[in-house]
Amino acid sequence: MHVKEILQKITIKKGDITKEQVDAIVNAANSHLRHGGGVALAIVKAGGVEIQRESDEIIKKIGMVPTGHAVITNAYRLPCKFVIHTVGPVYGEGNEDEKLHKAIYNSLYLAHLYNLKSIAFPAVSSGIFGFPKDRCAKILIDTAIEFLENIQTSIEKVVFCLFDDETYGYFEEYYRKLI
Ligand code: AR6
Repeated sequence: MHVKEILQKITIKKGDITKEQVDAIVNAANSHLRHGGGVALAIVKAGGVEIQRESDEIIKKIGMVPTGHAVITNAYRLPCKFVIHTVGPVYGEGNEDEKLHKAIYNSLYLAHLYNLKSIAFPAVSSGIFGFPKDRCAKILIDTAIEFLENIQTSIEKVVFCLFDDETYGYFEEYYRKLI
């Protein structure tokens, strides 16, 4: 498929991801799945404490979630069906670009395994974890394109839902360069 056709499956918007009516929203989580701040806290506040409980059960079963990996829980009171919790890198820990790519790719792959059609991402790692916002935009969009280009998938729609003007600006700018 041509990149321009793939870009039609990608949407850049400003907003609160907890309101997104997609099959799955992605949470920018930490390895302990302790959803104590940022978008993670917003997701638990809006969706219910059951999201934290289910996350705790996962940690009990499999231990910490390594950076670049993703797990899935139900979404309870959120309008979406599932929450995919992915662990992006903390800026400064090394190999951050590669790890962020992996975190996004594995989220898409999990959505694909669940046969989902739509998924929304926040700007993973670019808040509390300190990853530069412009590089985050490029890596997230490039990874979505790479995935949609190479995997025959149920995923028809990838939304990047950005909370603030600055982050939205970087995503919009990079997306426009590609079309
Ligand atoms: N909708 C969309 N984006 C949001 C929302 C929202 N409701 N709220 C914040 N953002 P962050 P990280 C944006 O810090 O850098 C947590 O404590 C925010 O403006 O949530 O990966 C976790 O438990 C920023 O652009 O995630 C981890 O410990 C983006 O989401 C740690 O923070 C990501 O910011 C993860 O840090």
